Amino acid sequence: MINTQLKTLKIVLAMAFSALGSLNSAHADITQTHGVRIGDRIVRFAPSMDIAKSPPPSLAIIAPTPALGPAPQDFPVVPEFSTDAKGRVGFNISISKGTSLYGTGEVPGPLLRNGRSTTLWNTDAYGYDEKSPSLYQSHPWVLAVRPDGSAFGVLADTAWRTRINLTDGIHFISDGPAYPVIIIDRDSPQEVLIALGDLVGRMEMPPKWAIGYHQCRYSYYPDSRVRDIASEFRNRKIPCDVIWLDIHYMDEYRIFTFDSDRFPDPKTLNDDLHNQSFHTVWMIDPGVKAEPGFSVYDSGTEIDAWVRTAEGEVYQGEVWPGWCVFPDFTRADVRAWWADLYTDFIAQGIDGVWNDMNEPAVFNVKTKTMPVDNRHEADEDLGGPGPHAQYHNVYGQLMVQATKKGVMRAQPGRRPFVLSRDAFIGGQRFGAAWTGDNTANWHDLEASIPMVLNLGLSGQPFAGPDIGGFGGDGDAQMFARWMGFGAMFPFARAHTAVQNRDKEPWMFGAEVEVTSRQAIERRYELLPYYYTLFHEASINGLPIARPVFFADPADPALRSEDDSFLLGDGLLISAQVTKNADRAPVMPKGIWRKLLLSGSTNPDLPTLYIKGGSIIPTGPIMQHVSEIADPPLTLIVSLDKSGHAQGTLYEDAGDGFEYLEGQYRMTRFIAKKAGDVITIQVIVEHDGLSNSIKDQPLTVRVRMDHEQPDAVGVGTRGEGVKIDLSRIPRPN
Ligand code: NBV
Repeated sequence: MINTQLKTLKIVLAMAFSALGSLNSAHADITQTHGVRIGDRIVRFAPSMDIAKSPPPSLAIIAPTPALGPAPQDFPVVPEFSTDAKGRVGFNISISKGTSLYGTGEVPGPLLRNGRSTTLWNTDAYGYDEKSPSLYQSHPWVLAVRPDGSAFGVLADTAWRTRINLTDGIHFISDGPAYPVIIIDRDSPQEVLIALGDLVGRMEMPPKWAIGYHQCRYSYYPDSRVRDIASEFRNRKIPCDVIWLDIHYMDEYRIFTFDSDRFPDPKTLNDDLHNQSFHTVWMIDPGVKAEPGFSVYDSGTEIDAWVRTAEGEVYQGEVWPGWCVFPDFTRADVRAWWADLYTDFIAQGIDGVWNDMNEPAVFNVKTKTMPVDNRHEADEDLGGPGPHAQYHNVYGQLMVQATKKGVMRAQPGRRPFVLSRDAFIGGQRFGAAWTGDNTANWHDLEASIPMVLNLGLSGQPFAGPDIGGFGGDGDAQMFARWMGFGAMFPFARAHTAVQNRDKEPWMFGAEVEVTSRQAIERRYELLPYYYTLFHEASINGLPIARPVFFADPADPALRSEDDSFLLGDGLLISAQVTKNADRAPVMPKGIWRKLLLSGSTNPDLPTLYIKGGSIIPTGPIMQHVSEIADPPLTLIVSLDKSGHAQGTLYEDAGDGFEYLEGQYRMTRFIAKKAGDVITIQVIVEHDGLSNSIKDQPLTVRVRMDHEQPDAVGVGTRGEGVKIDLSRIPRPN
């Protein structure tokens, strides 16, 4: 006790002294804590005042964060720095009883992270399980929710290998030099995430097609097989927007090439798929076959683009094409060269890019990656030349940053879509994420919900797993269930490994085909809502799939619920994640009515609930996101106990950047019940689109209590809708 008080006194004294600027020692006393305010209730702490005031270049923070003054004396969270026997710098933050911990990025296991540890070291983690210490991405970030629902966030501003241990409070320990720690203190977890978005950046609005359903396999080839898959989707009337091309399209795995037998004419293939309203995403890995005469190798060699060993030789590691060299993405000139490579590639009619193996993964070495003493000639703004250990966790992200730039340059005026396996905190700025090589088993099916949620709680809203599991076959029941709720994730893509059975939605028999179709149809029915949530995430950084405790952060019963998740604030998706379907959802307090969409009586599909007080905009089932121009809108209304509800709808062209100049429409719907009459008012808050929707029909379905049928009314978007319940025949 006395010890703790002494420690606290020491920290407070150190903070007071440092506020006076009297502890500017270059040689940090690692047991001291110095803090400066960098925002409203945001403090940057460090073991020296120099670092707190002018930290080294950050690989996480996007904008300058100058010191605005001393840390407030009463700031509630203060890290306590220390060094271990190896000289590694760590810090501790003690937490009060009942504080729940989340985030830490891509972690395999439950939502609640108290008692768990993870090592931030991006790793090719094929077939990972809960014991895997590191997956593909690293987020030096913890979100802590106190018993009263207030929250704070902890961001360790370092990309070096870091261990986060949450077994006794919050403990970080990191290789590399001393680093600052940013603490955000807020009244709710939502507000912490909004502040995190300010610091590390947000996802940009993706093209609308990327919000549709995606079909993948390792790999679809030759081109005729891709065409067959596309036709099957359309013939079987299973909605789908995107087909993926994995590594077998390449000429012996040489990136930016096409196998001339399997894909003799990729442009015509893409044109034909576009004519059927499909988009395609093609894979690019970082390893470049070390082969003179291969144009990518030659042009990279010309600018000396490759990562070198500690001894100064060009480093070679073995990956798919055999011996490869690896671009040094820490150099702006290398990123510019890499971006240029996409011009001819995208000209083949390719819509999006999938960056895989970018940890970077290297075969046949125990570490699964390049040596940590390899040299990067990093630009000064990133931190200057340094060993791979310093840049390992950002290697893939810098690659994706360059990829995104290249894709944008190659298709001007179109929104880029990039998916990456590797990421660092802030990765949402450059691409979407999937949770790598999971396995077709019930554990990974179940874990896919909390994995997506913790990525969202770490800043990445656009995420999803390989639906159906990457490794292994699984069975029909598992596939149906996984597709059932997987189709509801922000990123919805089924994928499977090369040796596995086919896993398209129709490959497990007629019953699973029906379930899959219904699951995917639900996504398209909810498209107006999804699109609105994507827009919201692009503005404020809030996740699209949210943990149930967001509905009531002070309710301890919700803190570890991860069989269910919220979409936005208004919908709750309750999945059955065990084979026996034997779990009951933990529901937030208040009114939650069942939402009836496609397949409402199918037990393999999740149960959807709409919160009292919400209005969810929905549309017709479409086979792809742009099947119907200006699709008619149906509002699902769930009144709260005082007879009110509201919701919003965001609309724009679905692609392009004109929305950033105001070419979008934001509509608010307000429902009020007075006596027997429910009035739905339509308020257009911003109208920057040229199409007039005033006369467009607007259907409203009001969910009634006690299993009564919906009260339905029809009006127009210009006039709104009135429903007189006394005129609607009611069952006795
Ligand atoms: O490119 C092949 C696979 C890909 O399908 C998967 O999604 C990635 O996570 N890739 C890994 C390389 C090898 C996997 C064994």
